Amino acid sequence: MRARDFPEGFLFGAATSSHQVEGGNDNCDWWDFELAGGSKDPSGNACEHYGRYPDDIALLRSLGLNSYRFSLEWSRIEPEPGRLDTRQLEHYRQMALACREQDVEPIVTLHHFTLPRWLSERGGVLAPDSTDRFASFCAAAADALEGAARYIVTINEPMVLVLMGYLDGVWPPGRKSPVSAVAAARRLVRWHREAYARIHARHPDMLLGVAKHWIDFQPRERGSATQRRGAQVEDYLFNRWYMRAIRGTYQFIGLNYYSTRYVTSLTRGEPLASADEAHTEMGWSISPQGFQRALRALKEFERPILVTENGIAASDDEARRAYILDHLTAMRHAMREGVPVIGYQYWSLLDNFEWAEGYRPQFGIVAVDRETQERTVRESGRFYGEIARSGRLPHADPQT
Ligand code: IFM
Repeated sequence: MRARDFPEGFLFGAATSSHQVEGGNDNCDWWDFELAGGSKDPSGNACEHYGRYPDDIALLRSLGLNSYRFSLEWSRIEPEPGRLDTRQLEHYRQMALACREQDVEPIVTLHHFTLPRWLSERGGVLAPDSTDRFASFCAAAADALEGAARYIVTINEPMVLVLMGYLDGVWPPGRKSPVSAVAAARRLVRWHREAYARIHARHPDMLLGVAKHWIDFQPRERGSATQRRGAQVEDYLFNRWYMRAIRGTYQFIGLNYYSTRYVTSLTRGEPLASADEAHTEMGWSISPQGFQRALRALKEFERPILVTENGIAASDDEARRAYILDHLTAMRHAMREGVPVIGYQYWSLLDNFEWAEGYRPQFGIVAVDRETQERTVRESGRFYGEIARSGRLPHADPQT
């Protein structure tokens, strides 16, 4: 039989986040933002994953996946400052244990964009005591997860939160201020460093990292020195600065990769692909080569890489199948070049609440009927599951 393309034990899984799937998260900043019209749809009951998680994890396992990335909802666990709800901590511990019982490795994110309302009312990330508040929450969460989860992601996509919430103002808290954006970015470095220090001191066996959204910035015209310089500046500011600032405080690197972004000037890149480029229904360019470049770039940080997100919004499931195959092939190339990748989590397990875009984008390998909550596995999910089960890509060239 042909040799495996991915090693035994490679973490093939899928990802979700609390607010996007749980439903009824009415104690956080996003809930208010949605009701004020900030999102195309309110999150409402989402995928009712809060109650349905045992079935959803069993479904993930039945596809052949061996890992599940999900997140804790801080606003449920700490509904008022300093008051920890032990039943909620127990809920998430049970989620991690439900994974374990089915031989699924849980990968648990502690913060995935949402904040408890009480913290957002005091200034959110920029509240004077936010670092201490966050680190205390993380320490309590890690205590609850002891013996149940090993892989812990402290913060999901800190620089996306900075850009969307503090520079572009299209997510909570709706600020459009470069000064606030710089302050928020620096604060989120402190959040991670302090959370790392507290968790690592109490649970030295836990493996900690952040999920870093990495954009492959490229000059629109290769011959343009200005555009090349612009791409380097963006790469430094969005990608590398944060990772360098937290150096030494992670055991793995979480990579969220979606696309290449073309830069035409010295300032901001074009967020959307041009019409003649292959793109997703979010308007993001499709670029497996960019994924390979991102994986290579992360070698700078000298730790194993766990792809914590990669996926496509597509109503045409054939496009999702092709995206998965092309990106797994690019990842395999990078691994052959010596990039130490230990796992890949497809975004997302379920069609879910896509923040300001509401429910229109469909990222799931499992479709969710919004009326009945019925789950339907897509063909792309079965295809991905078969790769996960066998550790082999279909028709891979054995020479490469
Ligand atoms: O849905 C988001 C997720 O919450 C963070 N990473 C990107 C995904 C797709 O936009």
